[in-house]
Amino acid sequence: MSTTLELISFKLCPFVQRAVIVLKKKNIDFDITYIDLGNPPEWFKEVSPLGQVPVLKVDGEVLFESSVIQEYVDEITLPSLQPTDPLVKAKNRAWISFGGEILMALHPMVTHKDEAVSNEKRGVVLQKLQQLEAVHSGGAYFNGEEFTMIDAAYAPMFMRMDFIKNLTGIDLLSETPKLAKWAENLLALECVKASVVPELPMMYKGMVKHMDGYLATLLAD
Ligand SMILES: N[C@@H](CCC(=O)N[C@@H](CS)C(=O)NCC(=O)O)C(=O)O
Repeated sequence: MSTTLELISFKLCPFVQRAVIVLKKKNIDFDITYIDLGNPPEWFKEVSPLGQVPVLKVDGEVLFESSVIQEYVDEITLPSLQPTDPLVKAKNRAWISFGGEILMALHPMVTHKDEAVSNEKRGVVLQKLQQLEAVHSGGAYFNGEEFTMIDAAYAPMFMRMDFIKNLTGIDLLSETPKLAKWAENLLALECVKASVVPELPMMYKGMVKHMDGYLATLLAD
C-alpha cells in the first residue's frame, strides 16, 4: 500500500486506541505522533477540526472521529472486519456509538471529586452495561465467534475497566457475565495488547491520582 498514514495520538485516549487496534489487526504500516492534550501544539489546533484525537492523516488529508477512521482503515485493506449483513453492520455501528457514551460516563465516574456524583455516574455505566449485555451474542466476541469492528471499538473501554478494577477493587463487569468473558477474550488479543504504550497502566494510575477525584481515595497506595 503506497498510502502514507500518520495517526495523531494522546497515549491515554481510548478513542485513538480503537483506531490503533484496527491498524494492528490488519497489519497496516502507520506512523504515530503523540501530543499532550493538556498542552496541544499549534499545528494540532490547525489540523484537528474539533481539537480532538484521533486524527488520521492520509497522504496529508485529515480524517477525524474514531469510528470513521476505523471504517476507512478497514475499507482500504481486505479482509473486511465488518459484518456482511447490512442490518447487523448498521446495528453494530449504533452499539459502537453507545460504547462512546459509556466511555463518556466512565470519565466523570473516575475523576469527579464528589462521591455522590461519582456513584451516580457509576450507576449510569452499570445500567448501560446491562443494556449491552442484553444484545451481546454470548459468544467469544460481540457477534459470535469472529472478531469484528465492534470488538475493536469496545476493547479500549474494557482495558480501562480492568485498570479500575486493579486499582480500586471496583469490578464494573461483575453483574454482566457475557461482557466479562468478552472483555477477557479481547484483552488477551495481540492487536489489543500492542495498541497501547507499555507504560499505560502506570499513566492511568497517574491520571487518577492527578485528577484527585473520589476514585483516587480508593487507590490501594
Ligand atoms: N467522538 C470522538 C471522541 C474523541 C475524544 O473525545 N478524544 C478526546 C481524548 S480521549 C479529546 O481529544 N479530547 C480533547 C477535547 O475534547 O478537547 C471520537 O470518537 O473520535
